[in-house]
Amino acid sequence: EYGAAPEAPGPALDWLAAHGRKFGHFIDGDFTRPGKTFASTNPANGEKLADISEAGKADVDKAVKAARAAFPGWSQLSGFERAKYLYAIARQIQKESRLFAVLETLDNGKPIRETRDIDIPLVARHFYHHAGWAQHLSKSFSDHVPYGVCGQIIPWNFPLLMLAWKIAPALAAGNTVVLKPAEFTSLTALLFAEICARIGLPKGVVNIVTGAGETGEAIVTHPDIDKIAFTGSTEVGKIIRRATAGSGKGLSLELGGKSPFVVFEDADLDSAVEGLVDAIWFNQGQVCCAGSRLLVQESIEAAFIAKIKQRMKTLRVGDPLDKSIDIGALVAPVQVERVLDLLKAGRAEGGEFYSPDGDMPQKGCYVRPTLVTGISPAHTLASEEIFGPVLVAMSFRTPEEAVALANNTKYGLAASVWTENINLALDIAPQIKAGVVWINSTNQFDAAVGFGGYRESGFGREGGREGMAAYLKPAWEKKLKAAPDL
Ligand code: TXE
Repeated sequence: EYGAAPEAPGPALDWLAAHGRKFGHFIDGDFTRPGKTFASTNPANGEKLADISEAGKADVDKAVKAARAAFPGWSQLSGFERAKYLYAIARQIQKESRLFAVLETLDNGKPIRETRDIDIPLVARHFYHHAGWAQHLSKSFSDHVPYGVCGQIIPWNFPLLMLAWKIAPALAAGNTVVLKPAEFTSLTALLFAEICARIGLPKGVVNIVTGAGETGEAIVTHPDIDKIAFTGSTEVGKIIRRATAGSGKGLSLELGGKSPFVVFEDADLDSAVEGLVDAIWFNQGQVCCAGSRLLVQESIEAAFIAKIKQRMKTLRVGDPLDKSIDIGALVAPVQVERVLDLLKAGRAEGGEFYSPDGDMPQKGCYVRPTLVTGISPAHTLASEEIFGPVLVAMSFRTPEEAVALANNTKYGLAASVWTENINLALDIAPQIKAGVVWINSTNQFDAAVGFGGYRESGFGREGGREGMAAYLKPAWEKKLKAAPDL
């Protein structure tokens, strides 16, 4: 869409203006009066978008009480009735997809092509899919019951999509929720709250509280929450696991990654280059399953690296509302700092750094696409999650070496294997310790397939049957509780 007019921010700005650019929490079906607030800014230009309220313990408690009160009614509805609400949400998201896409791009900095064509359509699909599950629950999980009140904490890289991954299965299973979006990206969650009210979702079934880590902590430690679901950094995931240990709360964690992208000498190199662009430069590399570690067979290393550099020169960095842009802004100045600090530390350890010198905006949270070669697995950039548009490349000689390198990480979220030899692909894939291994493709997300990691990438799956199971517990627990003390 080179040359097309940029997407107009108007609809999103009008929506913000209609709320006086100031938001409270969404509790028990209504927005609260804004309390203590913090600013949400557009990372593409630094302009303030709105004031967002910071929920303290009392706000979280109010939200949990509303969710608790709504639980009996919601969980006792038939699956068919719950499905009707989920379908209604999905339809509203489709109806408002342009508004959602522009708002998400303004708040997060990701290209409009991604929010418009990927994020928001996937959100709608997620609700449609889980509406189906709600109806089949009594057959597929007849001996299971919902947890109760779920506390859900999500990151900023796919704000509305992560909300959908959390809320859709929780509601389908009959739970009620208190969800906290990340502090950088609360806006689409608040628009979503408005949609819940508009479709007449029973009050208290979905509660959205905004704020930063302290608000998250108040959710995690609240005694009347039955299950916590978290997506975010491994560091905070560990804190949450410790904080919930022994509490009896259910827990699922989807954390960081350093996913390998393995290219064998017989791969279709042009397709592999396109796959790589998607793997590492989609969403500025701020993707938990980003193919951030290229492992390429030595015999084709030079040719393949040359192809990548050539392709990097064509990547456009700039205004995310511009439909021809490939790489938008990172989410916030602090994330730019994190990425640049890691690059600095990496430079001190050696290696060759390549970035094309195309046009760059003068201000805003932009980082050039970067390729790092000439490093070993012990290098900081080869082992740490960068969460920015930075690809590191290493080579291997044999398939055994490829597997060893791929698994040489504390993470285990995703992997991608490229070869025209199907025997080799099918031999390699199961040897890689990752929640998902894509063959000759990358970033395939489907509501019907479980997504999640091993090791420091967390545990539990989202999507598919496993994702539904994560919001249900065996019915005997309920019966035990109901049984008289002996
Ligand atoms: O994540 P945090 P940050 C990685 C990525 C990135 C780094 C830091 O490497 O550079 O993490 O990002 C909430 N109790 N990922 O600091 O803090 C927080 O408010 C409860 C990978 O933004 O983990 C937000 O809602 N909650 C990741 C959410 O946790 C707490 C996506 C995630 O923020 C909390 C994001 C606490 N003590 C970052 N502290 C992925 N795997 O996709 C913070 N939060």
